[in-house]
Order: sequence, then C-alpha cells, then structure tokens
Amino acid sequence: MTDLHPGDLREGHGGDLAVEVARAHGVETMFTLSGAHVFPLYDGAVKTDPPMRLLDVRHEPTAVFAAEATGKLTRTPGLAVVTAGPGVTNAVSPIAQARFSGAPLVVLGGRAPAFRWGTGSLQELDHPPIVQSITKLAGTIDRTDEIATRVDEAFRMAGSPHRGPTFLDVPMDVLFSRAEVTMPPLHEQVAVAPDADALREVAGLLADAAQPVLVVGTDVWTGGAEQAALRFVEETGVPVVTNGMGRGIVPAGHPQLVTRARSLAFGHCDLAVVVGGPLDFRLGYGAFGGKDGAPAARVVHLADAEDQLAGHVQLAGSAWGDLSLVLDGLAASFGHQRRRPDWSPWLGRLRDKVAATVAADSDLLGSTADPIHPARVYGELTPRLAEDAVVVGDGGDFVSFAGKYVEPRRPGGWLDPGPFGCLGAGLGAAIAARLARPSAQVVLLLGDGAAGMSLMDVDTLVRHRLPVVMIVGNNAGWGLEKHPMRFLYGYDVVADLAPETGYDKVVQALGGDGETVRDAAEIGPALDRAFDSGLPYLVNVITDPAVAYPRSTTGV
Ligand SMILES: Cc1ncc(C[n+]2csc(CCOP(=O)(O)OP(=O)(O)O)c2C)c(N)n1
Ligand SMILES: [Mg+2]
Repeated sequence: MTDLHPGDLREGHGGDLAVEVARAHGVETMFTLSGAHVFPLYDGAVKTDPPMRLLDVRHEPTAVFAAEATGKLTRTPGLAVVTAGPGVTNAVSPIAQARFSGAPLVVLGGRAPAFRWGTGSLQELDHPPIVQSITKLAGTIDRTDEIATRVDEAFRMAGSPHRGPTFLDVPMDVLFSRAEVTMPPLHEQVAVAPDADALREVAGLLADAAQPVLVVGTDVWTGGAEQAALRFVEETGVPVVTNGMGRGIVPAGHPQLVTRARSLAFGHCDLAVVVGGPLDFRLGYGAFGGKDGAPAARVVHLADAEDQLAGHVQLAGSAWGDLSLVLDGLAASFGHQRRRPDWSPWLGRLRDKVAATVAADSDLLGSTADPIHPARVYGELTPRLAEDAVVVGDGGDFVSFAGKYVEPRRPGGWLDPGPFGCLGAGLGAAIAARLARPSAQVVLLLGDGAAGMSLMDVDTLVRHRLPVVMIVGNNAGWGLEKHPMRFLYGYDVVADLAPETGYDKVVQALGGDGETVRDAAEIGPALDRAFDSGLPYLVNVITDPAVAYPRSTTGV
C-alpha cells in the first residue's frame, strides 16, 4: 500500500490498515518486541511508503516507555505494539505511567485468534479488563473492516485533552484477514474555550492578591500552551514555579521563575493559581499558605478538562478548556481589571530567596568530597548542557538532586517518570528522546538500582545507532529507600547493591563505551569524552552511599 490518504478506499490486511491510520496521526516509529500475533503490523510498517520505522527492544516495558516518552516529547501519540499475553502484561506499568502523566499513547496488542477463543490457544488472555482502569479506551477489535475506524478513535482519544493512553487488541485471525474500507477522515482537534465568567472571577482573585504564585504543570506543555503561559507570566508579572514537564516553559534565569524559592512561595502566598497539573503530593495536596502563622491561601485550579479539576480542595476559582485559550483569556481579563496590584515587594522577597539558595548550592556543586557527593555530578553536567539538551531521569535520590540543580532552558527538555514514579523507564525514554531530537544532547541519569531495570536496552541503542550519554550515580544501593528505612527503623534491609558494579563494562560489552569515575575532578573530563564519543556511553560515577537527598515530602 503506497501513498494512502484519509477518505480514500483502501484494501489491505489488518496491519496495513492500522499502520496507515497511525501514519495519518503523525506516528513515525512503532516501538515493539516481536511476536507472531502482531506480524501484520510489522508487514504494514515495512510496506507502507515511506516505511514506518520499527524500533525493536529487548523488553516490552522499554518499547512502551519509549512510546510514552515520544508522546511527552512530541505531543503526538506514541505507538507501541506488543504481542498477546505476556507482551501486554509487560506493558501495564508504562501504560499506567502514561495515565498518571497525561501522556498521549496508543498501545496495540496481539490477541489469540477469535475462532479458537475459549479452547486454550497460546497466550489466550482477555487484555482489556486488565488495562481498563488505566486507559481512556480499552477494547477488542472484532472485525477487520473496523480496524481503521477503531484505531483512528484510539489515536483521537489519546491525543485529546485530558490526554492519556488507549489500548486495543486485535485477534490474530482478524488482524491477518483482509478488508476494503474507507479510511477515516482526519479530524481537526477543536480547542474548547473556557467559560468567560469563570475566567473573570479568577482574574478578580488575582487582582485582589498581594502575594500570588502561579504553578505551571505538565499539561501546559502537553497541550501546546507553553507560549501562552510565558505571555501570561510576562504580561501579569506573577511569580512562577514550574512543575513536571512545565519545567523550562519559563526558562532558567527568568526573573519571575522562583522554583528555587518554592517553599517560601507556597508557604506564604495568599493565592496559588495552578495550571495544567493535579493538586497532588508534589503540591502539598493543594494546601498553600499557612506557614509561620500566615493565613491559608486561596487556590485556583485551571485544567485542560473538567474531570481534572481537583475535587479534594476547596477552590476559590476554577476554569477548564484549551490551556492556551485559558491563559490568554485570563491575561486579557486581568488586563481589564481596575485594580492593578503591586507584586514587586513579594517578587523581590522571592528573588532574594532564589539568589540565596543558588549561592548556597555552590559548595555542593563544587564539592571535592571523597567519595564523590552526587551534587558534584550536576556541578559538572549543567555547564556542559546546550540549550536544547534533553535530560532524562530514572532513579531515586540521584535524580532528585538533578531535579533540584538542572533547570531546563527550554520546555520539553526534562523527562522524569512523573507522579507514577516507575523506575525502569530510562532507556525507553532516552531512545524516544534521541529519535525526537536527533541533533540534541540526550543525557540519561540513572540510579544504580534503576539502571538494573533497563540497561540491557543499551543493546537497542547500539543496534539502532542512537548515541546517548548515560550517567550512573552509583551509591551501591536503593538510596531513596535505604535512608528512609534507616530513619524509621534504625536499620535497613533489601536496600544494598554490590559496591562499585561496573555498569560501564555492561555498556562496553553491548557495543557502546564508558568509564568509571571515582575522583570528583575526573567527572568533567569523562563527560566531555562521553559527549564526544558519538556512542551510547556510560559514565559510572561512584558516589557516597551515606549521602541522602534532603527530602521534604515523601508522597504519602
Ligand atoms: C518499579 C519501581 N519499583 C520500586 C520503586 C520504589 N523505589 C523508589 S526510589 C527507589 C530507589 C532507587 O534507587 P536508585 O535507582 O539506585 O537511586 P538512588 O536513590 O540510590 O539514587 C525505589 C526502589 C519504584 N519507584 N518503582
Ligand atoms: Mg542507588
């Protein structure tokens, strides 16, 4: 099948039809691990013109994490194809992660043949009930001539607010059969306008506030509202904290970016306006103000869909809809307010706090401690990052340090697992970042524990010639669990890993390169060699197991 367009009549097997629809939705890569149940999807990918890239991995979670990260980075649904039974069950954690992150993702699963259902074929499992609770759509396609419309629906649902994962499986006999169908027309996504009165109310609250803070979350980026958000920030002069993939929307160094004074901003604000993210543990469950005797703050929630508005917080105002329309509408409404508050003393206080925090960082970032303090890795890494770098985090404390010290200069430059917090997403996310940003630096930060979950997929980086700089913070243990357990019980168990494991040697064995670093002064030169190598390259930094990240929230 070549040069097919939506609306045309098509003849093909189920794989041809599904691939054609995926292409019409902007999919460039199918992330997968082989299984006969899904062969027609590969055949469709190979024979479409131009062929769809097949990115085959060593463990299904990597394929689905890669598709999830593709959704996060490109804001077009990522596509993962997994075989029946264990292929689908291996996809469950990444699907759940996409659900928690509002990431557009379509997973197509194989399925035992319908004509034998109930008689005990290999891998005969009814998948949709398993993924029902973590998807926007979960179903089985029963007829070949319905594949195109059902797959089209899966892409449209995954890619429209509030975004998330969808899942369809196709019985083998249905997928291998042929049909002639009319390809579904392309639907332009309609931007839903927010309620104008609701925005006016919020604008009034903002005009009444003496100490407001705006929190910019993941959905602002995923919904393509990053420019509207920056316009809003600059037109209103409001101080901003960024969160999740909202990071980078207000770039590092911006005078209104006060993420580094977050606890002062959240504890002493009188109004918190949270846009594009849940009021979850990362935001104190939506309780703002109240610190050092300050009164509780009013809270406004702005979301991309009505069902995303917090139900567990008494909201002073709220609005939902396309987030660019929400933010532009709110800026316009604020501009019409008669009161023009002076937030400069408040912003000045926050900026002083940011400056003090940044100054206090310099000791740790330049630490010459032996064993190496993990912060020193970021003291060396951040000056080496280009503006368009993509930094991926997969780990516990080591990545928490990165979250503190690596402030992206562009949106879409920081990828972490989000509120689902699933270790093991790293290699998949790095693969996706390399494909989505072919000329950018891609840096994958791995805890040594997390590294064990996906490092075999360095083989995938090597086979597909995808250079990535990996840095392992090797503290010989599951640090983020070890230290809290010691704190609670005075001892710890099941939290140690072998000391000084040569993760760099694993990468060498798989066809990449790397080195182990024990001396803080050697981190910088090792990173330079890594960036210059043009290979998957792992810098295995032996860090101090006694250093715990100073955590203020546990998430429970
Ligand atoms: C799939 C999964 N299993 C377990 C956990 C619980 N967990 C959270 S952080 C962490 C420790 C991570 O250790 P490591 O990657 O070495 O990073 P470190 O904290 O040592 O820097 C664990 C086990 C999790 N978040 N996800
Ligand atoms: Mg560790």
